[in-house]
Amino acid sequence: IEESYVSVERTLVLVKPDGVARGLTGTILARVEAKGYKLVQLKLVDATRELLERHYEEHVGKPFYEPLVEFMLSGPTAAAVFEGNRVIEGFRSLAGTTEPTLAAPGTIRGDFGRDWGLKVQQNLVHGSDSPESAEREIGIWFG
Ligand code: RTP
Ligand code: MG
Repeated sequence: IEESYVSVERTLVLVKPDGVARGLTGTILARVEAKGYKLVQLKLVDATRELLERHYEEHVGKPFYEPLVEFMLSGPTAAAVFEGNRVIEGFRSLAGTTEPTLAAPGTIRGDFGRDWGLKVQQNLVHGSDSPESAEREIGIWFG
């Protein structure tokens, strides 16, 4: 393989409060490890509003923003950093699309999530969406 095809990345993975509360933290992290990505940081966090305002700054002003922050304040979040070639895209593929109702079976959101009729998608996980986001978000959650 040519060197130009190698792109070792890091991504921030969050098991959101719904995933932690439902006892799915280990199951979810095990899927990411089983895929072959390397767990390099891990902790349980009671997120503050200040942390969440930084993490979700791109969504300020959207209709789901306040419900999203309230949801993320509702309990602990498991924060992890995974490393691997193309892990940013790879994790988002494992996670499935944003709405659990529409996420493909076989994905984390497709297998364990559904619409609960609430104001915000409680969709179990977060994954960074670009190398720039990953660097910014890892800084926010791990300092
Ligand atoms: P994430 O950032 O958590 O990995 O998810 P994502 O890229 O698939 O979704 P994004 O558009 O970045 O939205 C961030 C989170 O906001 C909640 N959301 N709810 N209309 C809704 O009910 C709605 N839209 C977004 C979800 O928790 C989503 O993951
Ligand atoms: Mg996103």
